[in-house]
Amino acid sequence: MIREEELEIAIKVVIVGNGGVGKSSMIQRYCKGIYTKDYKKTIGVDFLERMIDIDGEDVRIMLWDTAGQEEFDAITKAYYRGAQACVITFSTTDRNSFEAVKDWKKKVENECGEIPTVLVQNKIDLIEQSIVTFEETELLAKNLGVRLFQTSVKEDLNVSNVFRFLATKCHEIIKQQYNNVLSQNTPTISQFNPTFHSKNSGTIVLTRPLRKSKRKSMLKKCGWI
Ligand SMILES: Nc1nc2c(ncn2[C@@H]2O[C@H](COP(=O)(O)OP(=O)(O)OP(=O)(O)O)[C@@H](O)[C@H]2O)c(=O)[nH]1
Ligand SMILES: [Mg+2]
Repeated sequence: MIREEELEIAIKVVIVGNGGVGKSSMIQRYCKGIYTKDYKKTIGVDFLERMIDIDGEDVRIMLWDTAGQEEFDAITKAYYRGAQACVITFSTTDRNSFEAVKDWKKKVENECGEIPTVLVQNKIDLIEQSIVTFEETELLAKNLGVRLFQTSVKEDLNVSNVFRFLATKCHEIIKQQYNNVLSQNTPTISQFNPTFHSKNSGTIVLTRPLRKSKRKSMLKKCGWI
């Protein structure tokens, strides 16, 4: 017998962007609450996770920290697969990292298709040395069709909002898919109450509480657990 508490939603998030923009720092900050001043480039791929509560439900966020240095491109690509959300990061003080954002989006899209994505401008504490205007950044986010977050991992500004936003989006998608699977398996009867309105007009959908084991198998079918 599976207990409700044992059910869990897990979301795979990939963090991409040029070397040195603060990807590993961001993940360390979010998962461990620490910040290190020294730069140690990531070799290949790293992984950390954190549980959060979305709408009263436990959601495990699995953060895949990829190397930004080009030499690791071939390795990191393999880890994009199966990602449900993406963070593209650039640094306030590095123009190349800003210019590279479009390419990072393409690389992830090639492996994962369209997934919930955000653009993160990190190191906002160094805004006085900025190599990009706010208008340019906003325009880029708009053109890519993604939400923009400005963060300082150093000062712990806005970091958790990035992941909460993505987890909430994914959670909605999961619920939607879950409901779709449910409604495919739900008996329907034709309309007997003329004042009743539903999306599938003329059809009343009978829902019943799902047994926990059934719910688990539904979630499995959707690929979420
Ligand atoms: N001023 C400032 N420095 C930061 C911030 N976030 C990270 N850094 C520094 O930027 C440097 C690079 O950070 P990393 O997190 O290692 O960069 P990365 O994107 O993981 O780099 P790769 O692993 O090579 O892809 C480190 O020295 C960090 O301390 C920030 O918000 N503000
Ligand atoms: Mg790193």
